[in-house]
Amino acid sequence: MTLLIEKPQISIVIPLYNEEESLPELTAWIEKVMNQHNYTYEIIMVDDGSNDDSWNVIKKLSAGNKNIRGVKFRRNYGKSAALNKGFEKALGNVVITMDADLQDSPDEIPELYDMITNEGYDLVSGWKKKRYDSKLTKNLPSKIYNSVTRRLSGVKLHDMNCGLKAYRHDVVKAIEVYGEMHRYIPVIAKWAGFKKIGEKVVVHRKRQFGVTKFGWERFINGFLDLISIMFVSRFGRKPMHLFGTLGSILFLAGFIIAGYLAYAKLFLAGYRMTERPLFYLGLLSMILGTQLFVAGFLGELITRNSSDRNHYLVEEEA
Ligand SMILES: Nc1nc2c(ncn2[C@@H]2O[C@H](COP(=O)(O)OP(=O)(O)O)[C@@H](O)[C@H]2O)c(=O)[nH]1
Ligand SMILES: [Mg+2]
Repeated sequence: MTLLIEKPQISIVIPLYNEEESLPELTAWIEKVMNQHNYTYEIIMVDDGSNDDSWNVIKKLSAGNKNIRGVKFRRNYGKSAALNKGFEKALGNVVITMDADLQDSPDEIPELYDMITNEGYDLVSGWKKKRYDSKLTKNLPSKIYNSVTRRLSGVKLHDMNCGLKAYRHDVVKAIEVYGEMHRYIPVIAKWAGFKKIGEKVVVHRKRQFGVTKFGWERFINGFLDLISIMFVSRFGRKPMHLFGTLGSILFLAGFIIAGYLAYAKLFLAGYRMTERPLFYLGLLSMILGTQLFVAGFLGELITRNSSDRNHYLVEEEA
């Protein structure tokens, strides 16, 4: 029994920023669901430098229930940072993340838990099939963004960025989220080698208190983050393979052009080399090729020095 208390079945990680009104109702609801199913659980609330009364509310809730813990950041670092901290602290066999604003329903937890423990999923993402947010600024852009991400990453989820997700314990310990990478956790998990990634249609509710914290800037940042993730996971350990190849091809093309022009000048006579557009193309191609090659070489030197260059996730040993 003591073991169970140390390692709960479920850890619920809740990143939040200025959600003082929602927290009491949310925790009461989670408690109700947990008690109905007799789960051992912990709730980890990560207050990301809120400037409302959220932290005091959390301290009060924590005093009233030993399963509730809180962490408060000194300033606002963003949702990814809060999730990362929560993942670090989570002890449970299954880790569930959810939004603090009561838009995600705790009633989904038992089924999510089941999918991880009994159906063998590594990660299950919620899918807000019927979504109660502004159509123009949320629902439509989100559809486009999800389809682009699906195509680029090969992770077939309808709702990549749903706050409600369930993870096997190993997954949250293996992945690292920072910046605004929380949007792509399923992609990160897939690249880390977790194959069974699924989704579950979840109930979504209207925001009752407070306001949304994500505006338009999320599109640009989100897209740049996707490119970083794709690049780092494919070429992060071998940048020369990308830059070296491109650089060599360009340089070679430039070299051939230069060779041809020299030949034309020497043997076909009468040509004014520098007046031909091809001359500039050849020149440009050689310079860019060299630069790309050097970029790849520098990248290679940097990865050689990175502390996790030999960090691999071992699935099993026999
Ligand atoms: N830790 C942290 N959580 C945040 C931040 N911004 C929003 N959140 C939380 O992320 C969840 C979803 O945010 P919300 O504004 O409702 O986004 P929306 O549902 O897409 O409109 C809520 O629980 C927020 O409190 C932040 O800067 N840091
Ligand atoms: Mg919300």
